[in-house]
Amino acid sequence: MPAALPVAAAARLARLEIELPSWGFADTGTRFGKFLQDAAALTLEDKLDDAAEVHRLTGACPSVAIHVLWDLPAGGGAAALSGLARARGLRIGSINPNVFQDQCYKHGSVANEDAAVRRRAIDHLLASVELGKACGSRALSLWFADGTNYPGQGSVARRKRWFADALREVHAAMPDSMTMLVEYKPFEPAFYHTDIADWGMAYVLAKSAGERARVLVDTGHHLPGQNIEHIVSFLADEGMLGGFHFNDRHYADDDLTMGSIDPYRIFRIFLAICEAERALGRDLPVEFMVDQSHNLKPKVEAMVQTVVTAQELFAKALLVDLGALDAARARHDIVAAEECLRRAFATDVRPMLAEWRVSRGLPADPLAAHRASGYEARAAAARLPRKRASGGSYA
Ligand code: LRH
Ligand code: MN
Repeated sequence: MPAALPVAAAARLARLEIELPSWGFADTGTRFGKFLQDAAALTLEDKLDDAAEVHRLTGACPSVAIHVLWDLPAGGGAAALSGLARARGLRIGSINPNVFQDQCYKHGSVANEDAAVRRRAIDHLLASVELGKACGSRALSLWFADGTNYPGQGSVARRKRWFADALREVHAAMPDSMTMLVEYKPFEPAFYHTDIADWGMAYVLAKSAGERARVLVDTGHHLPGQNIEHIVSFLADEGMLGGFHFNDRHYADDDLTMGSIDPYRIFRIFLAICEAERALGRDLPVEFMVDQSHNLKPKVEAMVQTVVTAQELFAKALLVDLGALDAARARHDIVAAEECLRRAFATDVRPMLAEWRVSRGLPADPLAAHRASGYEARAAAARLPRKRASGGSYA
């Protein structure tokens, strides 16, 4: 294997932008408790500072995803938002509305039997579009907790039509520069049915919403045994793949750090992207985003680790000899085909990436550089007094 990253691979890797979730820097928890960290972000400014630290170290994270009611609890602040990001060398990325936490959404948001609640939810989605316009955001990222817990509780068909109506109305309000990302999830918090439960339902609703609606693949939103890279290849070939929420899982929805459980699966997903980009002849117009909650790991460290892992696994996928792979496939040489993947996956790309980072004026080892920077201790010293005073919020 090459000593240095091949030129084309290095160039593609340099174009890999990984969007960070603001909520990944704040205190979060499990269903049974929230575990506070001294250095965890309290305010939007803290979250942007942390994201800027990750971008300083990796050069790969110029944008931050916003969760509207978690980052702008008082609703205002849209005008200042992009300025706060720009002041830190960042931009506001995808806008994620919150239609799952208000009491009125107990029985759903856009699929609630109560028309007034459906209207309220749609109005929040429309306000999120306006926020996105104000920030120059190119993605409206939609996830809905809507579903039921018991057989008979809801009419799937009626709810499906309410979803279609709502997404059509919201799509019509989006500027041409904005893409709607429809995220699916098989369960949680609903445990009998979830209205947008899998890639097919998200696909149908995105298609009916409008031409700038795509499917968002959260890697944690798959039942055990599902072949995620199959879904990725299928959606990409349809031109319906809009983005990823990367994380890892043993079960489902674990939101663990990417590549911590099944790096070979993430490698296979990146390979599916490489093959789709070869077929397309250019980079896929896809948002690469992280969606994790770091209950136990120090949050900025976990994020740096995630970005470094993403770069390593993408670099390995870029090393797969697609020509040799095709030739092996054509002659049904299954072992040779698999060996194309195994050889690339087994390549230790860390020395190549260290050299590549240094050539771009970045630290060879971002995690070590972060630890040596004392950033976390400074953040804890600055935030702990504020945390004691405020008691902290969710995300
Ligand atoms: C839902 C989800 C969605 C976000 C939330 C933070 O589980 O994946 O993407 O809104 O996590
Ligand atoms: Mn997600």
